[in-house]
Amino acid sequence: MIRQQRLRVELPLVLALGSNLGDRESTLRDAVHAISRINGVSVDAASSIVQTPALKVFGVDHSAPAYLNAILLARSALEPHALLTQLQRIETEQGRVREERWGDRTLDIDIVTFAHLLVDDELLSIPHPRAAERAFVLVPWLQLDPDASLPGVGRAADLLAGIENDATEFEAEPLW
Ligand code: A4P
Ligand code: MG
Repeated sequence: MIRQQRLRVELPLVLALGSNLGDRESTLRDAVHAISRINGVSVDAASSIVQTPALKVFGVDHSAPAYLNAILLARSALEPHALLTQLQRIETEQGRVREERWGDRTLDIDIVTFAHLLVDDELLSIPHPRAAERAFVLVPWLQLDPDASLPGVGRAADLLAGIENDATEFEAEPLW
């Protein structure tokens, strides 16, 4: 299918970054820089870094390396699938290997929301279908935007109140 690569306007975008392998902090830092260099994307703000135990398909795994996670607020004129392609290129450049679902990884970049767009096909689901259950997404997002909400799902603050918050602050220089 031929898709239009560009939208007519820049739309606000929320990205979630995660890393639990290698030098996690410098990977997140390099990722923010690489995202800011995508043609058609502007970064506006980055949250602080939070640390959480690894969530695996079978539950929380304290024997796996802990994750560092952060949220980026950005704007993009790229069509969502074109943006996903760019984000996956950056994951690969940071040494991402895809072996197991929810497996340990150097870098994961997820699109949490893209304005009020609703996308649900074999490649992309927006808003991210699991963001509502994850303190490592909601906590840093609320830092940047106390009114944050997942279109069609609910307010981030209300969603966070209904789940266990296992995110702790990770001391680091600002990411952006
Ligand atoms: N995909 C669909 N929707 C999206 C979206 N909104 N953003 C597709 C990005 N990608 C999206 O992802 C699999 C496929 O999802 C992609 O090819 C894309 O077409 P992946 O990154 O290859 O594999 P994955 O991340 O293992 O799969 P999945 O199901 O997306 O995992 P999640 O939900 O991203 O969870 N624990 C902690 N503490 N912190 C974490 O950040 N992350 C995960 C990954 C698991 N446990 C974690 C964390
Ligand atoms: Mg992912």
